[in-house]
Amino acid sequence: MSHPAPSPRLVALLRERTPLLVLTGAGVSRESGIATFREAGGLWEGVDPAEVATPEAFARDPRRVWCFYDARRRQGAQASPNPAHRAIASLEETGRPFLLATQNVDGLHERAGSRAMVRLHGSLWRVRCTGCGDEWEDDRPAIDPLPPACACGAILRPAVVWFGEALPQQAFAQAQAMARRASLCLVVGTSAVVYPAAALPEAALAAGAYVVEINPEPTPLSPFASEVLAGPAGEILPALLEAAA
Ligand code: BJW
Ligand code: ZN
Repeated sequence: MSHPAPSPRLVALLRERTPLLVLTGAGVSRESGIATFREAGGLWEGVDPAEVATPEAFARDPRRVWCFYDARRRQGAQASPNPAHRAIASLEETGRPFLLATQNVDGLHERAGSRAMVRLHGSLWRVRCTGCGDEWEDDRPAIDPLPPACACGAILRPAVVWFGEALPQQAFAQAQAMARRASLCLVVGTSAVVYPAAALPEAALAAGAYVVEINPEPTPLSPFASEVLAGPAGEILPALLEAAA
């Protein structure tokens, strides 16, 4: 299938050494076989997000919420980074000021080699104690029994950001600072409806950046984007890199 060609302006901006911000969402992992949230067949089809992605839901029924995350761990453990993750990792190798801000918790960017990155919504592979607050890495593909407990006796929770919770302050501040100074901002595979992440491309636009959306479907950002490349990230991004090589 052929996709829209990048504009000469975009190709030129990719070749520059000016700051670049990449914001990603679940769509970037779609071609790795990981379900998105809001699409048909997605993680939340038939599920009320308020039942699994809020602190209240966890307080009500931690085991139910853990079952949802445990299924995601099993899926994540079997998945591999796709050409979109690899293309994004190679963008940071150009040596220009670069930041990847991901909303994803699956760890595939890290596995593709991304290092200059912040995780806005936490990690599927970390747990945090609801009692003593300790947080650590736990990469078991399945946890048994559920819910797991801390040595202090309190139950553990996935170290992800649920609705109504604050984003990790430093991660968001870093992303915001890059949004304000970037000359180019790529927004890849996100429905751009969840704030404050969705405010990053808005801030980049307001500061004069060229904002490019890469997504097969239109989003609320599309009408405001400087350029929209409609198609799967795993095809569009490698083609973009090749055009700028
Ligand atoms: C492809 C593709 C392919 C398919 N290639 N693309 C302002 C206005 C209104 C509301 C708010 C506001 N500010 C805050 C809020 C409240 C709320 C919010 O935004 N609500 C809106 C939904 C209405 N925000 C919050 O509560 C946030 N916290 C907060 O604001 O705290 C304030 C505070 C301050 C101080 C103290 C205390 C509080 C927290 C938001 C946390 C979001 N958490 C989740 C769950 C994380 C854990 C987990 O993974 O389970 O994050 S929700 C879920 O949505 C997840 C995602 O990261 C996030 C975004 O979803 P994403 O990635 O965009 O996925 P989809 O499925 O929506 O879209 C996929 C896209 O891919 C689609 O467009 C496809 O077309 C595309 N695609 N295949 C490229 N091959
Ligand atoms: Zn504890």
